[in-house]
Amino acid sequence: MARYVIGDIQGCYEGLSRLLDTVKFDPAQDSLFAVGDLIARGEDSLSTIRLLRSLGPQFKTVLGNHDLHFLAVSQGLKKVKANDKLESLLACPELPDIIEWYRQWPLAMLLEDNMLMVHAGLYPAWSIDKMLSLSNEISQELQGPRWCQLLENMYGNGPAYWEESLSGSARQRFIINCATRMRFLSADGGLNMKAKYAPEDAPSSLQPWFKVKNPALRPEQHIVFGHWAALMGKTHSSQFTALDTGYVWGNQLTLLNLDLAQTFAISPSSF
Ligand SMILES: [Mn+2]
Repeated sequence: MARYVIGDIQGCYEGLSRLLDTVKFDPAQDSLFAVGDLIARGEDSLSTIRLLRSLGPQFKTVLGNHDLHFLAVSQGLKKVKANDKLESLLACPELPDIIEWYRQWPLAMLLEDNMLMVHAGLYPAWSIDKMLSLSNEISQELQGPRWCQLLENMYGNGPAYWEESLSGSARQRFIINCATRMRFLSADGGLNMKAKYAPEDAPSSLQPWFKVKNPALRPEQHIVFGHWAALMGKTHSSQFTALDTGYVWGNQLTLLNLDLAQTFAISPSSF
């Protein structure tokens, strides 16, 4: 009864299958959690989703930016980009079921007490409980009748600063940007949605979100996230576990065994 957490799969079906085989994943007993970005850019998003859905209640995910973008594309709110390689997923007969399946997932969930999973990160002014409550706010919209408005209004880089008084689409966009796209904050705490460097290549005015002191996060609390392939799994802190190791870009796909605190990684096969 092992519990695993996998980094960004991004439609890399062959890598996903091979990694699950490597650890002898048993769908009858083991469970798999994903940090989001299940699809897009990789060679077979449709087979990826079919495999993950076949795991039933043994599989859970949080939503990544590519997952939300797929939902927007599926509703005709955005055009599909050829390099996302989503055509066969968008044309599959069970597309309506896949859309409903996707809408149930949150932006953030607890893997265990004191361990939060979120696609991009925890905004440094928020506690884990606050993130879960903001994630609920978004889920209520995503599962409710105004879900297409939520998706339509989520595009954009502002606002850069959080205030509890934010409301409507500005509030929703800030929450979604933090949970699914954030990497760096500027010195004054503003979100920088453009920089994608590795932290060591970034100007000193930018700090990775996990390096900014968060008074609401206690030392025994832990964050598991994906999204930032340039980190290559390195946060230099045992409190933050980065699982996106850029398989879709030719690097590695990483799986964490939660119970053993052990990671497994594979590279794309050479054939
Ligand atoms: Mn992402």
